[in-house]
Amino acid sequence: MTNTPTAPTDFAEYVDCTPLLDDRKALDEFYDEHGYVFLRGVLDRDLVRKSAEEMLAGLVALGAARPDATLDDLVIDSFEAVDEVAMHGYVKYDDFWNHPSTLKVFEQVFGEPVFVFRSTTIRYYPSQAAAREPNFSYLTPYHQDGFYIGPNKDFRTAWVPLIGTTAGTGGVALADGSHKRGPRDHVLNENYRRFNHPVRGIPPQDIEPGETLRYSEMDQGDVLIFHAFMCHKSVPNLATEPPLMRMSMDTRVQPATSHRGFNAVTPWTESAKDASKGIMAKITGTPIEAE
Ligand SMILES: O=C(O)CCC(=O)C(=O)O
Repeated sequence: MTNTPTAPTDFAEYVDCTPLLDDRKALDEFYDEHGYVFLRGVLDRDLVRKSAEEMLAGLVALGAARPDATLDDLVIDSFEAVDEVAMHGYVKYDDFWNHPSTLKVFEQVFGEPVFVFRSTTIRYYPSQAAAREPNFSYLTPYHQDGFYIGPNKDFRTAWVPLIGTTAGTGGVALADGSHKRGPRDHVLNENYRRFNHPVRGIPPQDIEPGETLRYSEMDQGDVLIFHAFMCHKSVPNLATEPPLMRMSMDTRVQPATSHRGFNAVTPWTESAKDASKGIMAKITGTPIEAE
């Protein structure tokens, strides 16, 4: 299966739903139809910046970035050379997600109290534009988070840039309305790997022409929230002049009253250890003991 990263120029923009935030009916109708909500400038920018600074501090402490690096000039050689588990100790994302101002936004979108997953993915991807051997294997092919995460599928993914993303630095692309067809087959894809295992993805030909691919540049304070069955994939970092980093983090959010599965209650650093539980069971194809 080929699923080569494509440049953001192939994409339409996300629709800005910020004007719908106070209109329950319109917001729900948009989400039901399109499978996502894109909000501009709704998160506390100082908090976002704090998480970005924490990520920078981690990269410096682990020797991946120059000691005098700033968010404006940060570069690292390689995502894979950085100890991802150690990095999770630097970024205080639980504090960010559970800050009253962040929860307020989630609750406005859900229309009810929410629970934020203890598992967060942090991403610090350098540009591959000038790399002698560009590596995209840590990016994600088309997939639905609901394939990997359960058992309940009423969670939504929340994706936040820690510094602004650009057409060059990439981010995440969504196939508009693709959640409506429900779960899709995911097949093994040797081009992408997680925890040293090839991951499963949706073959690109399964994305229908009417499922418009969307990507927009995002600023600190913006958030993208999407359905468990939204087909989506990484957009690679091919930034030049300057070769900016892509720094973002994503978690899952669900109604507070819903069942809390393994990934919901287990921090990322723990969930990566057990191949019979949660996302690792899906990645390794191990019979599942706890979802
Ligand atoms: O940020 C990315 O590159 C991909 C994000 C993603 O696939 C996800 O949040 O499930």
